[in-house]
Amino acid sequence: MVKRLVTIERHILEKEREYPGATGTFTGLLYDMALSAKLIHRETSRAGLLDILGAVGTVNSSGEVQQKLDVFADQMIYKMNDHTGRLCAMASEERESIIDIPPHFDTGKYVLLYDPLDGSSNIDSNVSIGTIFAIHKKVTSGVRGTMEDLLQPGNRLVAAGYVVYSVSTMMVYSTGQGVHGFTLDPSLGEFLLSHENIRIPDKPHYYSANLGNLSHWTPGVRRYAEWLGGYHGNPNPLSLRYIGSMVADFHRNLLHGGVFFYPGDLRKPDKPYGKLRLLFEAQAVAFLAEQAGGAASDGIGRILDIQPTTLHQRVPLFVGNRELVEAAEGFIREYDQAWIEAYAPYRQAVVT
Ligand code: AHM
Ligand code: MG
Repeated sequence: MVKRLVTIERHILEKEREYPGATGTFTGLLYDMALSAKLIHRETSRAGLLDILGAVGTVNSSGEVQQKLDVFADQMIYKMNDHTGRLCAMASEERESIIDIPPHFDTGKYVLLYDPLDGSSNIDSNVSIGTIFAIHKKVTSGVRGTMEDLLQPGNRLVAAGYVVYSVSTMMVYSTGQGVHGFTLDPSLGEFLLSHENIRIPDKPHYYSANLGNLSHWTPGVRRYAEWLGGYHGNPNPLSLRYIGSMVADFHRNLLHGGVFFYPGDLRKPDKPYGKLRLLFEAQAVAFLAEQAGGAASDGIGRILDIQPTTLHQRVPLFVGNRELVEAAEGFIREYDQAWIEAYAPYRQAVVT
């Protein structure tokens, strides 16, 4: 019997039809992300051949200069979205400031924030990497988008997702109606529905963090890591898995249960907030985790309730099974008062 094949386009369309009055703009926007992902997949899967075909910076057989993959991915997503009339502004982890829509193109009612190639330190060694994206609705009244449209708390996201380039390439997204995963069939060039309505399993299996930073962590986070590993009376120790590409670590833990964390520390007293970016990394995975029945926190409260103040703002992140995220908050409350005070000025929470 022939199985019912659901392409990502069909899935997005079917979901959009559930909203009366939907215009298709959103469908187009997500489909453009899927198309960007296919093009980035094509390029990343050839990356290992660059040494043979020509290194970065050299001219390839078509006369084009080979680019770094992250620059390629950034430009691909930008080019795919600048002219569609669906967006009023964009922002990328690779670029300092707001990306305006060129004046000769129409604008639309959404903003797109993206990290074109997350985990880029893994590219050279042929290890999984990913793309992360988040979509907000425009909140200002002008034709062009402004910083205010980009600096919105995650609780106002209308969609978010990621692509993981790995054994297979997968795109996972949510528009607030559950989390759905699609696997790229390279022979068809289509993302096919493979994981419908993903729920993070109740029983977690993994914890993921860079334990090489242990000596810099605060006492509470150190104790939390030990607890996850079976100390301090934890009867259910977890296995450690850390890839160093957040998308891949998060994806595995979403499917198998667990927690990923990149905490703040007191290594540099004026930088207590860790490494990851609120708008390009943390908001999207927080949204997906919650949609899948999990949680995400900066160690104090919900990631999605943090009001961003700058585009490249960094934030501590604990994301995965709710009880594991809440356990982190508990350890921090109990042992990390000094860090809480140092971090407080960088944290603005909102209620809606
Ligand atoms: P990037 O956006 O520069 O690639 O940095 C983000 C990445 C995450 O994917 C990953 O979780 C983290 O950095 C790994 O950092 P570290 O090497 O410090 O463990
Ligand atoms: Mg990144």
